Amino acid sequence: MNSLEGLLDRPVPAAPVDLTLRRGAARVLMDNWTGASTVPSPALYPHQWSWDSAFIAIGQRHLSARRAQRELESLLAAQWSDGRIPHIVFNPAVAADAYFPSPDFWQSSTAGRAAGAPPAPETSGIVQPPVHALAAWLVHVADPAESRRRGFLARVQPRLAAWHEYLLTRRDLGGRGLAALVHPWEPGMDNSPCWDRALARVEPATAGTFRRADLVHGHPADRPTDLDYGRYVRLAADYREAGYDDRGARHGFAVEDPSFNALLITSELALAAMSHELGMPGERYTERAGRLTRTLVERLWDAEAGLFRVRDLHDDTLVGEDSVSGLIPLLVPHLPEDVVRRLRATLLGPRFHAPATELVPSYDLTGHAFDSHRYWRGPAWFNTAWLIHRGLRAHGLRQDAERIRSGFLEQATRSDFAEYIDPATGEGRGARRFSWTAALALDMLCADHEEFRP
Ligand code: 9WN
Repeated sequence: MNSLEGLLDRPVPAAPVDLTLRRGAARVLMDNWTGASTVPSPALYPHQWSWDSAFIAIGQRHLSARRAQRELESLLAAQWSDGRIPHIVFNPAVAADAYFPSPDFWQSSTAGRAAGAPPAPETSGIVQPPVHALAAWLVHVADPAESRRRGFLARVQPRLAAWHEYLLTRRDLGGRGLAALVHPWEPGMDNSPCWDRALARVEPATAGTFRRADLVHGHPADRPTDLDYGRYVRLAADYREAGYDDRGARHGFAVEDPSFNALLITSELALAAMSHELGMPGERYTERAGRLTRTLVERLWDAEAGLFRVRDLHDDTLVGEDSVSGLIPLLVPHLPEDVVRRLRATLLGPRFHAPATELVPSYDLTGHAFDSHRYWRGPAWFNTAWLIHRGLRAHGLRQDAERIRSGFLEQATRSDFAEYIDPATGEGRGARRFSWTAALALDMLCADHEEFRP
């Protein structure tokens, strides 16, 4: 499908403002499409990113279910044989210095060979949140006939099952059943204050031994600091030197993150739905989701704080920082009622309610480390708003969900699909015409959220 008009011939919402938004969002996705997948932003992030592709597929399904399937298939084609889905799949046609760390830093096809990296394409060696099975299921239900015709679910289900298996076995570093993360890029919320304490133990790589490419396109005040980058580089280099072997590596950073694990639970339920559709037994996934839900509450719920918190596996304690990650478990359907009630209260309270935009800040508005500019230390992001909106609906909190939905659509339009915004003013930050902002705006406009009952 080549023309914008072609992509738009599915039913559209009636209001003209919605039509303009839909056209704008479709244009972003078309411009950022490379032929096999969609880049998050052509200048700042010129390759394929893992959780971005999942969010992009969720929006793309309203334009072309086929293209949404291809988005996920191209990502899964780079899966390692140990089951991991790498957080970046590099496009060999893009100049080596366009993004740092580049393929020659990660060296996946050589350093990662024993762990199961494919000979090609080159990828990173770390992971990102498991939104993929949820995305694949939503793509399927958008056009079941096309999905069946192409055997989409039958092809992706085994790969998604292997991905979850990897997370639940090799990444169970705490030994209690939750997936652990070994780099601050893995939860997708790179410089959240939640990682500060664990990162302080990491010796940064020597300044001058690497060159950041992000500052060529992004404003330094909106991005992580050089000290952060020194530590990111050290952790990734150490993991690479250990052959990306989770059991062999001595992890200088290891945490259990509520958002990552909540997404895993939701995706387990999506795997159950897929298995059912394929005529295979799915109880295994439903049971595992139940077990994971109980462990999530036992390990990460902080009743006093009224939200979930990150657990630092170095000293097995909860980190005393409140971030949007702690609210995303609202997505999980079978949470205790009291937990849902408290999460809602936290969402509506002074720490996370930004009435001017109605988007959810990435970090506590009243917290000591809050910074309205700097990436995951305060700005509001559209993917997290989408997840919380979905969670509110799952628990029947429709009015609250609607408030976030209208804030989302207004801010996405005003900011030209910004990567993130200042939660108090709506001022756009980071990249513009950012793919997941456009994709999820389409989903907010079009999706029938009744379609997926976990
Ligand atoms: C590192 C692509 C990615 C997102 C992450 C976001 C940012 C990368 C970076 O961009 O991270 O993976 O270079 O800063 O934090 O969530 O997937 O959009």
